[in-house]
Amino acid sequence: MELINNITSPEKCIIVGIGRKNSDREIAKEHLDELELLAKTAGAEVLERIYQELEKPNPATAIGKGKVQEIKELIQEKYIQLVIFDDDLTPVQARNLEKEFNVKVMDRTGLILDIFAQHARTNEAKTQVELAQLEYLLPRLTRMWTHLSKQYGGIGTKGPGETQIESDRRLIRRRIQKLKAKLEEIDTQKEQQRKGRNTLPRFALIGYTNAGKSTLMNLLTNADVLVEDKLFATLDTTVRAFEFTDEFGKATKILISDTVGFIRKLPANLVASFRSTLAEAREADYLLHIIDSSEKNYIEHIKTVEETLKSLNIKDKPILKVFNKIDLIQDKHDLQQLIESNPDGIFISAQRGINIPKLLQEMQKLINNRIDVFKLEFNWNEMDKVSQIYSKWDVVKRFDEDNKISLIVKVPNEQKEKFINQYSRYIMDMLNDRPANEETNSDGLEANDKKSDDGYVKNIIRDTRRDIRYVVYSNHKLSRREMLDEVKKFNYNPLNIRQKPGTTIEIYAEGIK
Ligand SMILES: Nc1nc2c(ncn2[C@@H]2O[C@H](COP(=O)(O)OP(=O)(O)OP(=O)(O)O)[C@@H](O)[C@H]2O)c(=O)[nH]1
Ligand SMILES: [Mg+2]
Repeated sequence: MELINNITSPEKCIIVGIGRKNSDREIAKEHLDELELLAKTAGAEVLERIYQELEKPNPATAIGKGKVQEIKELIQEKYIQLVIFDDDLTPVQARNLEKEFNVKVMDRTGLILDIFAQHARTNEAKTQVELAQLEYLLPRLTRMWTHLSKQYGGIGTKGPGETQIESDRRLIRRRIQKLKAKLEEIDTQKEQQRKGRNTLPRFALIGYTNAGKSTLMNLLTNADVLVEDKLFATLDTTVRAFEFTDEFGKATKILISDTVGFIRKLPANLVASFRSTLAEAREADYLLHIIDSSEKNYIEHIKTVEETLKSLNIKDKPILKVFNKIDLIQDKHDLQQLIESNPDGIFISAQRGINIPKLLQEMQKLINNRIDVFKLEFNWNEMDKVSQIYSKWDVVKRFDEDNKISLIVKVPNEQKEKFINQYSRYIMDMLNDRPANEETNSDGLEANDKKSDDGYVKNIIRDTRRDIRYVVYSNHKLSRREMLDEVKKFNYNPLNIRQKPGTTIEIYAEGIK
């Protein structure tokens, strides 16, 4: 069955929104804006927008009689070929409206399915979309009998094609069964692939459609994923490896996946049939929630994404909220407000590469939260232990000194107990609660030694690649005020100030004032 059917010229359409009495006009307008973008993405040209507030939708025609008449006239006047409703229509409503208008009538779900059908490239995506389309069409079959194919081409008829018209519900049901079986097979294959993959930490990019997930994916990994100012540009999952340099200067590999975006009222059967595509997000260790911060409605988008995650049973995963497209926020005051109202957010532009180091730093912190770092010391006659550690654990640094060997070892949280039990007599220190991207030597730090006039400053570390400067004060307890004064001497912007257990005080600073 061929589902994909290219549209040649844009179809002229009217879009229709229905609001509750006294509902927020601004929000209604934004919902219609989104429907217009969906219609454009599907290849239609929106000539008119209709909005009606009702106590409740009319069971026969969704909108009231007067509005039906108004639309009928517009159809005549402007040669409209298609009417699209923002709300889902019952099969009865759709049938009645088509009779009245004598042109194609679609609802939001039908439109989204249509876009998915146009954008599906791989066998898996095509199968998933076809399944969702058939499930959507099944209760609307009578409408298909009268209207499909020859009379109309274009949007909304990229469902089961000509050959399907003669078939009956039974045939469609059989096809649905077949597709389900095929998807299960794909599921199993994919699961095996995932299992076969190594155990690198996995991040998934998730978020509202058009937020910039693929742009960020490409920036970080050169993945060459299609980026378009269209809804649902991405329907398949891409996974790429990405390398961090960790705080010990050692490369840490992670996997990043990009996948299909979410939208308000994403059809439930579409979500269900995209189960295997979304598996990557479900099985990720960490989520990066990409948000289009230039979008007025971004709070609603965040909620939609959070609800979709819940419906997919994706929960209890560490999530970073990444506010993208900050380059589009012209007004400094607006940006300030966005930052203040989202204290847990990271603010970037994936397209312009703004603030990416900060994002990487936060990603690294997430990984670090699940890892404990130990410093161990061995005598030279304990080389067998040293080799044992090398073979079983992740040694990130080694220091050979005259009378001892020191190792810095990373241990996943869940293996900490085991590690401590086994090596307790060699463990000298636990280096947790460390910043991302500092460098360490045998006494904990490695840097260009530099002393301030009064001798407080012990080390300054520069990581020019990440634009992070790191200042360490030691053996002297300073008040916050004193620390700020100290930082100012060096022309740094204080980024984070905290005191480690013991006497060392550290200041992290960024950028030169
Ligand atoms: N100005 C600006 N535009 C951006 C930025 N990031 C992405 N875009 C644009 O936003 C549009 C959508 O970007 P994509 O990366 O395709 O978005 P996506 O989240 O992958 O979208 P879907 O795959 O459709 O869900 C494209 O036109 C990008 O060029 C940014 O930081 N600033
Ligand atoms: Mg994308």
